[in-house]
Amino acid sequence: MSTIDYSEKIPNNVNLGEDRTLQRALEGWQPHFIDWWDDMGPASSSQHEVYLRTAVSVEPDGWARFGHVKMRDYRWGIFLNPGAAEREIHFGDHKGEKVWQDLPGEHRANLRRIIVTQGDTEPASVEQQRHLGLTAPSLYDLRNLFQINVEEGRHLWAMVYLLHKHFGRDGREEAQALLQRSAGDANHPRILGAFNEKTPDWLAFFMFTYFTDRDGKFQLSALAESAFDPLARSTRFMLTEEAHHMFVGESGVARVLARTAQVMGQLKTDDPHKVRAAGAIDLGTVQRYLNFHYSVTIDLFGADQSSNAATFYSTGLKGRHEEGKRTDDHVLQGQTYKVLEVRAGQLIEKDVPMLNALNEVLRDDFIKDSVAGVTRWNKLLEKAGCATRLSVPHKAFNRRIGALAGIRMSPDGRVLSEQEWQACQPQWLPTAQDLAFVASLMGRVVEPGRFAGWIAPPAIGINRQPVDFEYVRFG
Ligand code: BYC
Ligand code: FE
Ligand code: FE
Repeated sequence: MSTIDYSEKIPNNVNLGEDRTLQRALEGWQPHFIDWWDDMGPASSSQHEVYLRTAVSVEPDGWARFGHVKMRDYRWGIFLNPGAAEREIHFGDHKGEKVWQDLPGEHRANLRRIIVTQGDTEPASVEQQRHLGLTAPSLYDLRNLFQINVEEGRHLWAMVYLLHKHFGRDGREEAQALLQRSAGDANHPRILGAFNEKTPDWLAFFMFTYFTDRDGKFQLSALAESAFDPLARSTRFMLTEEAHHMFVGESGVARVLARTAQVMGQLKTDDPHKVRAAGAIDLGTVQRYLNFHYSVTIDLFGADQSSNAATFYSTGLKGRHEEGKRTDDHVLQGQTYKVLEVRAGQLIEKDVPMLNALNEVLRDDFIKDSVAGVTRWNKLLEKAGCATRLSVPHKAFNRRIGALAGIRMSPDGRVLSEQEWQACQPQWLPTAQDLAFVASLMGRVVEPGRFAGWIAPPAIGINRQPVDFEYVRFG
């Protein structure tokens, strides 16, 4: 078992103590990270003792340790999955060669860009969520928010380790810059669009963790195939944490729906005004939030045709989701993939070189995975006797990146004029009134076992604790 050494200032399983220069560099970055956490992390939370899980080893069963800790004392550190001794590159032009333990000079710029982009999203999400603790619907939910926040903090550490260890001086500068950009900042924004949006309330938080953390899952899974072994092993371990983040999103939305369905059943109505008057979130509002978070998230996969994507794959830097389970030649020269394009007001499919379409391939994998959970939400509505169903909007709806950016598309896939779009948009994306209504429901619930009126309790607690366990103690 590959245990993590907690006796060190920076817990790690990479023998950090044997590389004094690196250890000193990271110990130099650590106080900047803590300052960032104090300034930009969860608001007014420094005295809370939170029932957190901490990794004790990087094996699949290494998540054994649960206990109340102050988040500031969370053991952020550097954990790499154990390496498979003789792993070979299994896609792209270097297929069959040994994976790289050191950074090849010719791929330095591209790897730096990938690692910085990945690293940038992690603190961004913590910043986006920093006020949510003040309006948590229960202690159970508050604890889940904080668990996600500390783990995203650790994901930042994972990328900062790679920058410090492998990229010398510019790596150290990039690590510093990761703490200087911030979500939504007009002058120093985060790199990718979705990470500059607001997460103003808990419905947005659940949609974010359902959809946007799932982008994390798919991007990390593609990077876990990398020929650059330290990146592959870091991201492989990060992936183990992503499952919980998506669980919080899926179960959170499910609990909102359960409560709404209950209110609709009691009042025998699907009138959104009556549902709102009873303190639940009407299904139209849920659908509009879904449309927003889905469309902003699928933009994160980049342009449908991208020469970067082709280069990243061919040079072995970034594979496909579950590369090893695919049965093609893993080189993809001469193969094609269908992407969408608008021509003369019509959407058409066209075949383009597969290598250039790998962003689209990953986006399509993501879409399939997302839809599965929406189907589970619909089962819940059906069982509760609701006629309404949720659905993901068309791929071209509300896009800002790639060939579909700028065209106007309804959620059900009709190309629209600008005028039609303007007229209908309030039915499809959250309006100022929707946001104000959801905000009006957000109040802090801090008694163990109590839940806000707009959300049902979970079926079970965390780590077999009861639902009314004191998941957060206020110091
Ligand atoms: N917003 O050729 P393209 C997570 C830029 S989430 C703004 O397609 P490429 C997490 C692009 O940079 C996972 N700009 O680019 C979740 C490029 O700019 P330049 C994050 C965008 O490189 C929740 C230009 O448009 N990880 O972990 O093929 C909580 C042309 O685009 C956007 C990664 O993303 C956008 N949405 O693809 C916490 C993995 N999209 O060079 C954490 C690493 C594209 O023309 N990143 N642009 O100025 C990558 O693999 C790639 O950078 C991307 C972009 C797939 C993101
Ligand atoms: Fe993350
Ligand atoms: Fe995450």
